[in-house]
Amino acid sequence: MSDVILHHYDLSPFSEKIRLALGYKGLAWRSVKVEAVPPRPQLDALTGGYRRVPVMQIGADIYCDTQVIFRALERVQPEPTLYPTGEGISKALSQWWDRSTWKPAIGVLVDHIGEHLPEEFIKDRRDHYLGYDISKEAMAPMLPVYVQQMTAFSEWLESILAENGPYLTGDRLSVADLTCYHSLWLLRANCGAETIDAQLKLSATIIAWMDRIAAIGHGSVTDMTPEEALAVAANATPADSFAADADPSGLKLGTRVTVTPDDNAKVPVEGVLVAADAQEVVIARDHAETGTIHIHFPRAGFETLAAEGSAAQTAA
Ligand SMILES: N[C@@H](CCC(=O)N[C@@H](CS)C(=O)NCC(=O)O)C(=O)O
Repeated sequence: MSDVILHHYDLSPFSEKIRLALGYKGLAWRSVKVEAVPPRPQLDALTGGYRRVPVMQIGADIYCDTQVIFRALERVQPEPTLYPTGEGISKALSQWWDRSTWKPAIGVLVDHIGEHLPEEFIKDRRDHYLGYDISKEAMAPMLPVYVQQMTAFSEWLESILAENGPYLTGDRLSVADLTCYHSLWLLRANCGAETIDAQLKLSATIIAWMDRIAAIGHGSVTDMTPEEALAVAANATPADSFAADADPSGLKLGTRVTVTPDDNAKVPVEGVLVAADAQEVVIARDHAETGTIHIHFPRAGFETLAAEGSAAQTAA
């Protein structure tokens, strides 16, 4: 199997989920650092324009979004599993946490460090990612609400841990832990752990749970350049074993489709449908620098539609 390559940057909390998952599975992996603000031309060539981070690459298979990255890692190395109590509960908790805490977490973050964020970063996030202004001044009026939301949701974590602990879904770590950890990690790493613990009233139980997760570490990692990663894709053919032909809406393999996130950075990626089930969709794209690549996306949180001008081929 080709190496697992992660395209990411240090302060990306969604990337931190995956770095920890790689550490947990004990996988040796290659790290390609990307800029926090585009352009990222080599990454675009691999993803067809999907603009969020992290992206995982294995040869000529590209995985966009942490949801589908976790699923692929399970195929690559099933043990230790990231879904000890099944995919459903972990994914449901993750979807709740990612969507409910992202804006409040950013609001708290910029209250502490907003004055250090470059103008181009703030502008990029407003115009091409979130659609709202994350400058300290713009977010300040709602700061009390952001703290209220983070505190409310953190108490839910506390209650789940009290019932199920030491991890959110029981006695073994799962995707839910890596996800619910990530925005609290972002805040503690950037604003000071003690400051955040006091501001969000994080309990000793939550702090001990976070310490357990941090102790996993990132495993064995070697750097790689974006150019080397492109060359890996160019010299490989798509090899992931996922080969379902079970699109729940009846789209047939061979249909030209677009896949677009439904929450932010809504850039459609166009390609030919080559595999699909209720959890994952894969499209093929050709690019001068990479040859044919397969790009994998999740279904929840994404919209897969027949591309404009392409006859919507669906099963009867
Ligand atoms: N649902 C996505 C969210 C990824 C996401 O929003 N990542 C942030 C960085 S932590 C991002 O892409 N920010 C804009 C950028 O870096 O271009 C996932 O689970 O991977």
